[in-house]
Amino acid sequence: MATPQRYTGLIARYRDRLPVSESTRLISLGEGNTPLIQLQNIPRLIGVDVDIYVKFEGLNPTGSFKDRGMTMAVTKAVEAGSQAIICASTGNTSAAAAAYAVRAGIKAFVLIPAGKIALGKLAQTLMYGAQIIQIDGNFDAGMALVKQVAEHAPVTIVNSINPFRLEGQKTAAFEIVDELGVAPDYHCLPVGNAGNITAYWKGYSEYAAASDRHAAVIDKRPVMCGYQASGAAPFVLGKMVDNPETVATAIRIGHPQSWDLAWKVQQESGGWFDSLTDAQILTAQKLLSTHEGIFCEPASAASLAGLFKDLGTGKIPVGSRVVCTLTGNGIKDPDIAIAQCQDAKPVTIEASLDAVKQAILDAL
Ligand code: AN7
Repeated sequence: MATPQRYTGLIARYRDRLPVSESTRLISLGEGNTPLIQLQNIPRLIGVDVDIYVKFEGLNPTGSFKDRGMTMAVTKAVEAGSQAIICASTGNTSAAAAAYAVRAGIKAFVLIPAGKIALGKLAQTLMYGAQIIQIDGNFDAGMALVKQVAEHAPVTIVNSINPFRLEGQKTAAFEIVDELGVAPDYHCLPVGNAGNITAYWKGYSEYAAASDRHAAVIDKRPVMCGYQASGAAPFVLGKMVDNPETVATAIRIGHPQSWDLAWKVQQESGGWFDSLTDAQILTAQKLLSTHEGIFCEPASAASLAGLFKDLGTGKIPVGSRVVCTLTGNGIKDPDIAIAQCQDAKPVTIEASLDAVKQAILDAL
């Protein structure tokens, strides 16, 4: 007899706050429960009294926060009898969709912009065996096509316009409040389609209103700070961008799908959107890896770069408690990482004790 399935993922943990029933078959890879890491060296380096935590979503099963939404979206697609899912993607959604489809035993179709997704994400999606459809166009063009084709073919869309995606992703806010005992003062996030910032706000709001939680934490919600790359910053410009460009390919998005929802988050939380140059994003990425031992992908570092920009300016006061979400793992984008480290060339020596010893003494 087969052993009964044991579930350890976020649906099992927050089941009573998610739209599943006793009989729902969970499609899970043990996602969620990611570390909330308090920075130690960077606050000292910048010489500002600030309590910074990073929520390292790169440690999810496929290496990004997309797994939170995908476990819910695929669980519900399977529950509804769907045999295939589809998404447009800058890379991470395609990897997550592909993995959860395999787990469920259904088919995944992913539309990706040819030549514009990070190498690790492509490798993952290939390995999971998804049907990859590369298009000669950007994410926004792919998204428009996915919406159209879903009306003509039996496929369930698993982009964040699928409301179950946001249900799964809201659990990251639950985890943060459960761990800190209270919501942070500010929460910084990279913004592409703005599904994630919307989901966090939903999570904080639901938790703040939950009658079964301690009265002291009720009503406390963070100010939500959304950061974009300056070449792909529709929320900062206040209008859609037709040819978005940034080194952070994950957020190379000009027509965000959660436009109205995200503006509501900004208003309700008293937050803002701002943009960072590619150089600012890469500097923050490298600072995290070289000073804290945390390797996130470029798009993720926009959250920390945004905090650096707004800290102590009156927007984010000194002494605040801030959470930055690191949405994806740095290993996903080896090309950008290696390009950033040209000055740190490995030394090549002969394979002898003397040579290795000399190399160490030279470097000390
Ligand atoms: C690492 O995979 O849109 O604002 O197709 O991969 O919720 O869109 C990825 C988005 C931030 C932006 N950081 O989140 C996709 C995709 C990383 C990402 C975002 C993405 P949203």
